[in-house]
Amino acid sequence: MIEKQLQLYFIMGSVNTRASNPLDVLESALRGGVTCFQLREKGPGALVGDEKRAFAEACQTLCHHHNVPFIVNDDVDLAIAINADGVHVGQDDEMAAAVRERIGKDKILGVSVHNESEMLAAIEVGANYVGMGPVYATASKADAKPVSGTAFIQKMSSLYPTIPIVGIGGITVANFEPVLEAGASGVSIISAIASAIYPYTAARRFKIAISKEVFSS
Ligand code: TZP
Ligand code: MG
Repeated sequence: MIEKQLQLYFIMGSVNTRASNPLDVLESALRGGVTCFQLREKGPGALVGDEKRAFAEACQTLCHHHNVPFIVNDDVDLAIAINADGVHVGQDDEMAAAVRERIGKDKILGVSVHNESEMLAAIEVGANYVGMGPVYATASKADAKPVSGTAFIQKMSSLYPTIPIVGIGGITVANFEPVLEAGASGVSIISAIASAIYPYTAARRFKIAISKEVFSS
């Protein structure tokens, strides 16, 4: 169930879009068929405080309208305040164990991992999925780790097949296949959808290509 929701995992903040209204981008991506959404409100110009909350609630409403889980990056207080479907944390954020404690067992917990010990720790705290990357070069994360390729996904998915993996970083419709072939349940995408000239078409292309790939595997 969660595996299917992770297939086309769109991530966006208000500063990642080309369109003047980022909610239009999210709406287009949802119509195009994204299966999960994470609000990642970061970087220069990002919304804070009440504006961030209002934007998050507007994103949440759109997601629910399309039956797509709404996940908040890092901001556990916000996620709890608006009853988001889940939280995604990295290794430098609030400890995953504490986050699980605060959000309860029924919410989705995603954790970014870069090595086997982080992977084991994420499994231990009951993460519902792990994120791995950057698979390819990305301009969307200022402090991104070195490019990891698909080898780590391959290794972790064969050693720990029960926890779903999503690949992230530089993923496009032209290069996503090796990520799924390595054993990921899905791909996480910021710029290839958020900064596309036509976000609906971009999401739709991913959706169709992923359906073919999943169908043939
Ligand atoms: N974590 C690792 S790479 C990345 C994050 C949040 C950014 C991914 O963005 P893009 O534009 O899909 O490369
Ligand atoms: Mg983080």
